[in-house]
Amino acid sequence: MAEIFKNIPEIKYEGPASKNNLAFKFYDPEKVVLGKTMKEHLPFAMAWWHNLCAGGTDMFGRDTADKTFGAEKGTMAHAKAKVDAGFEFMQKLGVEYFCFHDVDIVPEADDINETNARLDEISDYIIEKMKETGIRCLWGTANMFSNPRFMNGAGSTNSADVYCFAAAQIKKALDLTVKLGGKGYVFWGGREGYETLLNTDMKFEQENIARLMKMAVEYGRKIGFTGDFYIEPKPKEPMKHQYDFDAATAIGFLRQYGLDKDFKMNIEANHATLAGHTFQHELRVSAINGMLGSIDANQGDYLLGWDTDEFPFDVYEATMCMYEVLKAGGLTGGFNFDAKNRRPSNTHEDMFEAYVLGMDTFALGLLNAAKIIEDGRIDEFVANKYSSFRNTEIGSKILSGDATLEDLAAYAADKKNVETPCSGKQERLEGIINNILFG
Ligand code: XLS
Ligand code: NI
Ligand code: NI
Repeated sequence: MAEIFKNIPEIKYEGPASKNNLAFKFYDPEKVVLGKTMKEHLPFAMAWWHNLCAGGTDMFGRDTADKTFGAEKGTMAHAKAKVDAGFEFMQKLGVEYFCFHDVDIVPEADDINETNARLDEISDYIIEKMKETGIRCLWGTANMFSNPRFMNGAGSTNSADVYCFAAAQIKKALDLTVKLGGKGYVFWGGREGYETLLNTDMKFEQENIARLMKMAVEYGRKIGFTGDFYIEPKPKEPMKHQYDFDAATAIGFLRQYGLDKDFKMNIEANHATLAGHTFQHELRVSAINGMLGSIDANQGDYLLGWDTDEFPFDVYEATMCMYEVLKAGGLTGGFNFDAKNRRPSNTHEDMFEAYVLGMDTFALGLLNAAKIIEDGRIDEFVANKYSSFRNTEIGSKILSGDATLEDLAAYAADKKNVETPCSGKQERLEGIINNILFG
C-alpha cells in the first residue's frame, strides 16, 4: 500500500515544551490519570465524513481541499482510497476508532440494491484494514438527510415510500455496524423537524419517528447488536426546528415511547450551544438521567448561529466536559471529532494538525478535570450547600418522602421567619477553578 500522507510522520508525545506542530504537547497516551491511561479515558474517533469526504464546499464556493487521495471522485476506487487514507491517518495519530454514515464510505447509486452491494464490498475492505491495524468502529449511522427524498423528513416524512427507504438504510447501516463491531448506532435527525407548523402534523411525525426507532431496536437486537442506540440532539439546522432539540427533550421523547432502555445520548458540543445551553449542561442532563453515552467532540463559534463544527480548542469547555465525564464514571462510547478544518486550512498537514489540537485540548481537559476532583473544593462546596437536607431532622424527613405539605407549613409557622440561605459563592468558585488550572 503506497503511503498517502508522505510528509507526515507518526505523531508522538513530546511534551509542553515542544515546538513541533506535528507532535502532541499534552496527549500522552500511556500517562496514568486517576488510575487509567489517557488512552483509556479518551477513546478518540475519526469522523469519516468531515475528515475524508468534506473538501470545504460551502454555499458560496467549491472545495478548497483535495480529498481525492489519488483516485477519481465518486468511484469505488475513490471509496477505497478513502479507506487507505483514513487508516493511515488514524494510525499515524494513534486514533483507535472511526465513525461513519453509509454514504460516507461509498458513492450512493440510483438503485438502493447497487448501493448496498457497494457497501458490502467496501465493508469487507474496511474489515481487512481493521484486522491489520487494530482500529475499531465506534458507531455507524445512516445519512437520512442529504438525498432529496428526505426533504420532508425520514422518520417524519409524509411519504410512506420514503419512510421505507429510510428503514432500508437503517437496516443496512445496522448490518454494517454489527459487521464492523461498532459500539453504538446513532440517530441524528437533521430533517426530523419542521419549517412551519402550517404544513406539519407534529404528533403524527413524532409517533412515526418512534415507530421507526422501535423497529430499529428490534432488528438490531435480532442481529446481535448489543451496543447502545444514541440520539444526537440538535435544535436546528438544517430544519428550523428539530424534534431532538436538546438532551432533555430527547430523553422525554425516549421515555414517552418506551425507548429509554436501549438509547443513550450522543452529545455534540456545538449542538449544545445552538440550543442555548453549555456543553456541560447537556452532559449533566444526560448523566443524571443515566444516558450519557458518547460525545461528538467539537466546538461552535459564539458569534455565529450555525453548526461550525470547529476542532475543540477551548480548554475551559473541555475541562468542564471531562469533569462531567469523570464524575459519570467515563463513557460507554467515545470522543468523535465531528469537526472539520476551516475552509482556508486546506492541506493534508492541516488535517493532522487539527487532530493534534483536538486531542491535546481534551488531554488538557482531562488533566484539569482530574485536578479539580483531586482538589476537592468544588465538590465539597456543592455537598455542603445542600447539607440542611441531610443534617437536620426536617431536611431528612423531606428526603425520606415522609413529609406532607401540612408538616412543612407547620414547621414554617413555628419558625415564623427564615434566614437567607448560604451564599452561592460563584466568584470564589470561579477563582478556585483558575487557581487549580494555573496555580
Ligand atoms: C450534524 C451532525 C452529524 C451527526 C451524524 O450536525 O453532527 O454529523 O453527528 O449524522
Ligand atoms: Ni453537528
Ligand atoms: Ni455530530
